[in-house]
Amino acid sequence: MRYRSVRHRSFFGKTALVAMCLVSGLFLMQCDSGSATFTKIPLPYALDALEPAISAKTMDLHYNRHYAGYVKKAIELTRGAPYSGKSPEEVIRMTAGDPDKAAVFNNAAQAWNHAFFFQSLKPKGGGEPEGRLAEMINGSFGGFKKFKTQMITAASEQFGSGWVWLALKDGKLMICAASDADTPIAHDAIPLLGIDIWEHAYYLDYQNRRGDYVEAVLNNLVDWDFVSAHLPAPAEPEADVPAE
Ligand code: MN3
Repeated sequence: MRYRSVRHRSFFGKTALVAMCLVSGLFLMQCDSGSATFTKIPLPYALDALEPAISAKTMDLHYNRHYAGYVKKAIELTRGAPYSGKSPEEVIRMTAGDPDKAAVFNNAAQAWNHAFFFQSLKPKGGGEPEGRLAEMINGSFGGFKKFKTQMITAASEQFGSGWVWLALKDGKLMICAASDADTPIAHDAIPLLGIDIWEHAYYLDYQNRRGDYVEAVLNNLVDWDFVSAHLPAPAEPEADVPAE
């Protein structure tokens, strides 16, 4: 279990570092040599649990190679000031749009995006959302079927690698295709669902049929409870009740 050893090592490293800093009396200076807080999340299901929509072979390469690589690189690139101790979201916002910080942004955003993506899927997922999310999707896209079609179209038309996102910006739902590592976090939007449309996410299983892959994810794998849980609480209506 790779992730267990990685997590253990990183926890031990942090504890040892804090102890060393306390002893040396150079707490601030020494601890600045830590990294931002990237960790490889455990996969919440077995590698073969998403078959047949996503094969075990694809999941193994995607989770254990691509995702692990982004996390490792993000940790390496965020050692010391100004990133030490920052959350992945903070690192993404600190580096977005800065060409000199592209390597940090790309690896930080990919680490975050993949953790979010893997957690948003589950075996026997799919179906349709319920409650407030369903109402918002109906209001914004004219129904769930139209929403799905727009997600598939946006993914299919995206030129090159990237993500197709459902996000909330200024209280409104939006679908956007994004290039490479781009993420709603970099645009003051709240990510609700992100589907990886890099070729490594689907090519072994679907070859060039990216739309079929996105449709299979939506139909069979999306955990709509996870998506709903990322909706912020609705704004309180203005108190307009006369006192008795
Ligand atoms: Mn990927």
